[in-house]
Parts: sequence; C-alpha cells; structure tokens
Amino acid sequence: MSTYVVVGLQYGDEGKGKITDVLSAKSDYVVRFQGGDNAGHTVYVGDEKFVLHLLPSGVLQCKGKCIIANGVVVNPKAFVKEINQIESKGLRTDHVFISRRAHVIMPYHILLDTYREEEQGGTQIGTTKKGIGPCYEDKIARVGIRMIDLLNPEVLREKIEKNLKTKNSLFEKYFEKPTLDVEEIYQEFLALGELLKDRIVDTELEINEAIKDGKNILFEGAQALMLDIDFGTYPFVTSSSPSTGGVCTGAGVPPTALQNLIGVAKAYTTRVGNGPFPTELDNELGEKIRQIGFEFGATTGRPRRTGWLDLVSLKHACMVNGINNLVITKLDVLTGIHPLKIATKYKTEDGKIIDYFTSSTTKLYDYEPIYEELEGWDEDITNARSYDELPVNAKKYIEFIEEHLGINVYLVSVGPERSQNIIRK
Ligand code: 2SA
Ligand code: GDP
Ligand code: MG
Repeated sequence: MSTYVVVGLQYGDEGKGKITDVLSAKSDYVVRFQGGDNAGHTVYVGDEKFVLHLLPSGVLQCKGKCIIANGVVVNPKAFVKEINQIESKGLRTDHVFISRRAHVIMPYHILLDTYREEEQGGTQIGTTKKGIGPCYEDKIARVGIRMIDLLNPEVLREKIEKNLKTKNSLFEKYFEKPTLDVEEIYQEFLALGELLKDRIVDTELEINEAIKDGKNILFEGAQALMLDIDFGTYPFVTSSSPSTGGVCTGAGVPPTALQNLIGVAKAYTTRVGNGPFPTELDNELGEKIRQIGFEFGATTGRPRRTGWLDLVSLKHACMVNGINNLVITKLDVLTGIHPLKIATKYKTEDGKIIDYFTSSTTKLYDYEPIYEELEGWDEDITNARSYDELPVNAKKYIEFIEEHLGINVYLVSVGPERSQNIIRK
C-alpha cells in the first residue's frame, strides 16, 4: 500500500493542483476529501490550461478512479458543467465517482453565502460565494441533503420543503429578498440525481478495499491549513478541515492508513479573501509578485494578496498536519528580487518575541514579523530540472526553509507546466 496526502500549508493556491497532477500519473485512486467548487486547482499540460474546481486534479492523468468523497460538499450543477468541460477536451470522465454521503450544495446555500457577504455591517469573510459555509452548516445541524437523497423522490421533496420553510423566512424577513420555490428546486435536483445516479456510490467502501489491496491512493486537499476551520485564522477561514486529519473523516479512512504526508507551500505567501496576513506586501513589490506569479483567484478571478514567506505559520501548519515531505512551488517567481525576506518570528503588540502561531486572530493584525534577509538570484531557473542547476542563493533559500522546519524539501516547482519540477533524491 502507498498512500499520499497532498495538502496546502498556507492560505491556498500553493499549486496543489499541479503537484497532484504530477503525482497522480502513478495513482490508482485520487480522492478529494473536503471543500467543494470553491477550489481552483490549475494544471498546465503544455500550453493547455485546465482549472479543476470540484473534480480531483487527478482526472487528467489518473488511470484508475477519481473520487469525490463524503467530506466534500457537492454542487451537482457545477459537477455536470466541469465534467462537460473535461469531456469537450477529449478526456474521459467515466472514472469519476461521488460519495452517497456527500452533502449537496443547494441554491439557498449559494444565496445565503452571497447575501451574508453583501450584508451591511456583517463580517465579510471574502468567501467565493459558492455556498460552502451554509452547506456545511446544514450538515452539522443535521438538516442537510445528501447525494443519496437525490435518488429518493419522497425524501428529497420532504427535505427541500423543510429547508425552504426556514430559509425562505430568512430571505424574506431578514434579507428582504425573494423566496425560492419548492417545486422548481425539487424538479431540478431530481433530474440531477437521475443524471448522476451511476456515479453516486459508497466511496468509503471502495477506498478501504483499495487500501487493503495495496493500491496507490492520493488524497488531494483543497484550500489550506491557514484556512482550516479549527487551526486557521478563524473566522477568516473556510468551513472544512483541509488538514491531513481531514482525510480520515472526509474519506472514511483510518489514520493508520496515511503514509506520505506532503505539504505544499509557495516560496512566498498569498491570501485571497479577508483576514490577517502578517507578512503582506501591500506595496509595489507585492504588486510585482502578483503580476509575475499571476496571483489571481482561479475560481473568482480576484487579485490575491501577496507577501513574504512566513515560517511561523508554516511551522504551525507542518505541526498540525504532521508533514514529512515538503514541496516548494513558484521559486521562479522570486528570481530578480533583492534581498529576499523570510519571517521566522513575530513581535507581539506588547513587545514579546514569539516563534509560534497564535489563536488570537484579532491580535495577529498587530503582530510584526521579524525577518531574516537572504540574497536573491538573477538567473532564469524555469529550465532547471536538477537541484544542482539551481543558483547557489536559490539553494540557500530552500535549505533555509528545510533547516528551520526540520523537514526535507523533496520537490521544487519552477514553473506552472507539468514538467517544470526538480525532484530531489
Ligand atoms: P469559502 O468560499 O467559504 O470557502 O471562503 C472562505 C475563505 O476561504 C478562502 N478560499 C480560498 N482561498 C484560496 N483559494 C481558493 N480557491 C480559489 C483559487 C479562490 C478564488 O484557487 O484561487 O478564485 O478566489 C479558496 N476557496 C476558498 C476564501 O477566499 C475565504 O477567505
Ligand atoms: P492550488 O489551488 O493550490 O491548486 O493552486 P492554484 O492553481 O489556485 O494557483 C497556483 C497557480 O500557480 C496556478 O496558476 C499554477 O498554474 C501556478 N503554478 C504552480 N506551480 C508553479 C510554479 O512553480 N511556478 C509558477 N510560475 N507558477 C506555478
Ligand atoms: Mg487554488
């Protein structure tokens, strides 16, 4: 058995999609275990660009099965759209399956997410407005609609009726917005169930069977640890557990089955959405990194905030995830920047120096990062394919990260294309 878990260590968009694509060539299964179509995972195959939202990024290369497990929240309309897009490029999708237990993102979830984000005086999280939070809320409140319910007309109608009672009252009385029609939603989702019925299966059975049979399984995280509902910068987080621990509940596998825990980090930091970001570069250099790194949301197109690498938060992310191998992406974007800075500690609002991440999101806004300066490099590294081909200062940058975290960097990504990797022995 070989199991691999790929998770993001920062605020998402570390390049997990690209890394999953590369690793999935050898996988029998690629499994998404949390999040939904809020994700934007970009894969370049030559000049052709694929952006996966709900489908595992393994869909392009994996010869086995691609699974959307129980921990994912599924917008069936987004699923159908993405399947059609992939098929229109001549690729197969008959190997993609969805858990019967996965919760369904309903139209009222999307509206609730949108209205809250637009509410005057509310807490704007800066969500993707895909209905993710409200869908997970209903799951925890035990009123959610699951994929299996789309296959049972009576249950589906009853659940939609019950949900619309409370949601319509909220829309009408609190948000002063139009209400939704039971019949319309019922017919639409019943039809979606009919369309998808052959793909809706008990994924936890299949995955555990595959583990027993010694198959190669890759679990693909979306978002990242700093957006984790428990360990991120709450409330500026997503509503799932994008940690390695999330795999157990999100796919129904025991912790003992997880072997290679791969953490992906960008050579710098980005964040899209609101919330504290201690190493943010809200200046010309930040804009330069945004342009060179093409830092725009892969789902919403929003400009991403940019900043220096933050080893305080990275250490926290590696600890919670138990990372045993690191991947550093987008090292090429730092070419030509002098000097380079890496935060290793924070100075708190009362002058204390700390090297651990705080649970106080409000205080974090006043923390000042303490930086180490490293010399940059000017050589183009996008064609480097072995570690020895990297300029000495690029190697020093990687080794600084490794030494600080005490974790081996086994892959360095130097460009968006599938082949632009340095794999270290
Ligand atoms: P949500 O929609 O409820 O999950 O939003 C809550 C927070 O989680 C952030 N979030 C993300 N951050 C980075 N990348 C994500 N995917 C897209 C991408 C984002 C985009 O790949 O670029 O296109 O804007 C993602 N999804 C959720 C979100 O910004 C909120 O801070
Ligand atoms: P994900 O959500 O973690 O999969 O990341 P995204 O796809 O949202 O964002 C990462 C962006 O960086 C995408 O546009 C990738 O094509 C691109 N990318 C990934 N790795 C590299 C790299 O090493 N260098 C450069 N220049 N771009 C990269
Ligand atoms: Mg992304």
